[in-house]
Amino acid sequence: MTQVLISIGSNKHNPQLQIETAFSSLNQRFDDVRMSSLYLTEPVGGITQDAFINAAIRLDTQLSAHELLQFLMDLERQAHRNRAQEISNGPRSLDLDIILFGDEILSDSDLVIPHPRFRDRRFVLEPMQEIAPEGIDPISQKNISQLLDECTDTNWVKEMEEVLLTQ
Ligand code: PH2
Ligand code: MG
Ligand code: MG
Repeated sequence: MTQVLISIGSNKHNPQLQIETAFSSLNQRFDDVRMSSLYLTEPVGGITQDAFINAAIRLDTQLSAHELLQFLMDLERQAHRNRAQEISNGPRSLDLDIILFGDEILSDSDLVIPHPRFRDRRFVLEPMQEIAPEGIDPISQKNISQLLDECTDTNWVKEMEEVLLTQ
């Protein structure tokens, strides 16, 4: 069994429902599936677009990283995501990124693990910190809490219960 950490995000076509639907599919297929709270996050990447909802998911699997990627891309297709029509860093109905896959380090043309930009993204690290603060980045050997402490990303990330309470 490999413990996997996935970042999930959406800012199109009812983001909260997209995330809950994907989570329930993962829950049916895999063991020990846990999801963080939902976070409302400022879009990163220089495109003017709606805020994202992001979360982190932890699960155990016997699949290889590539097999898991295929499963996740199927879920993205079920959410009517069409990669051919979208702009880089632009709006999307469902994005499922493998951040950590046990302690594997992989650099293939279609899959890089750990995710190459996750250390620079607060919208990935904050939800991960909630469910896996001790998770280790096999490249830097730092855990998620340390990476979050060192992260200089100033884009806002708000836990959604807090958003509701302060509105
Ligand atoms: N995903 C991107 C680009 N920018 N910004 C936020 N806040 N959340 C995301 O999930 C996100 C993004 C590309 O996948
Ligand atoms: Mg992706
Ligand atoms: Mg992404």
